[in-house]
Amino acid sequence: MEKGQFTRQEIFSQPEAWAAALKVLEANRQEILALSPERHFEHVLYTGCGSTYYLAMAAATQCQQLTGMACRAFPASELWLNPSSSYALRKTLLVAISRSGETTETLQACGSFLEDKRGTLLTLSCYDQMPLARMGTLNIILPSGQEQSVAQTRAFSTLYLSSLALTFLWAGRIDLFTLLSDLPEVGHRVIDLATPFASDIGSDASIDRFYWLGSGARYGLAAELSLKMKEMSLTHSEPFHFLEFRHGPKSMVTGSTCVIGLQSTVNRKYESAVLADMQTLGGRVVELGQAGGLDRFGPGLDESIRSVLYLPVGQLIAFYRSQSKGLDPDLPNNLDAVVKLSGGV
Ligand code: F1P
Repeated sequence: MEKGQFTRQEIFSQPEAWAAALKVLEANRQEILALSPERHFEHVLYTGCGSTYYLAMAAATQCQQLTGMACRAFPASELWLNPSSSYALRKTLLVAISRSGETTETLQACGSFLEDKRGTLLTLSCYDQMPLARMGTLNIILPSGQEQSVAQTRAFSTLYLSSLALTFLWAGRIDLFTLLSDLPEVGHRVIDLATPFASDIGSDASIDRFYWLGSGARYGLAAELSLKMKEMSLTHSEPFHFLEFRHGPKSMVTGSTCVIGLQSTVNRKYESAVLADMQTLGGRVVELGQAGGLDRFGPGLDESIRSVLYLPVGQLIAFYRSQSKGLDPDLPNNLDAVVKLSGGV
């Protein structure tokens, strides 16, 4: 078995997974619209664990930005164990996200949400036989996101794209919902463009730590790519909101630091200034949009859709670093594909 063969296949097959997911979302369009939060709820909560918690952060930010609804993200363990500091006494739409559909914390959070009659549950997951896929008023299953490897890659981007589709429909942005169908083809081209760069930086043994900077919905994506770097290559890695990095964490920048920016279009000048400061401190700096080839597709793609393309590029950097260190990204150190707590503890 070649080390990382599953992870490699899953990263490179994301565009096909996205195309298949879009068919599922189109088939559920009416059911999704029937849960439009503006008509029925006072706020929207998103939840998941690990990667899918970071996805929840990105999805909540994007939903609030486009619908104007109050949206928040919590780790499922918070909704389960600290409900009073998580929930407000308002009618809630809870969007629960899970690749496996059987993570204990997520099941517990959804179970208590329903028992306490806090509102309506919508689930996004990849396996139709798993418990979560039967708990929601609406359960959207995305089999094309299923994976063999432990660290999420294809599952994450497929579930994230699906969360964007929900937001676009709820916001009445049928134009953006339709534009999603461009993503698979652009995704293939970005992956082809980015692979040499990702292999180069992933194999650079002079780098000993990575910082991933992202603001708005891109902060959740930065947190996910930082987790990929940890899970796949056992490298110190942390995410920050762009301008936050100056408020202390930049003290960690050395010649062996790589600062990777998931830049926006709207705030690019502020974000580039942070990267320029870190370059002055001697750190290696990467503008992921430019280096990953995304900028070639910028004008035609809406910012929210374009941000999905950061995922395969960042995943490839972590993958190639894992390979250069002789590790197996299919089987990350200490990790299981699903965290199931025996006896619920
Ligand atoms: C959640 C999760 C993953 C993590 C690891 C363990 O799984 O924490 O995010 O990368 O695989 O499980 P799920 O609820 O999304 O299946």
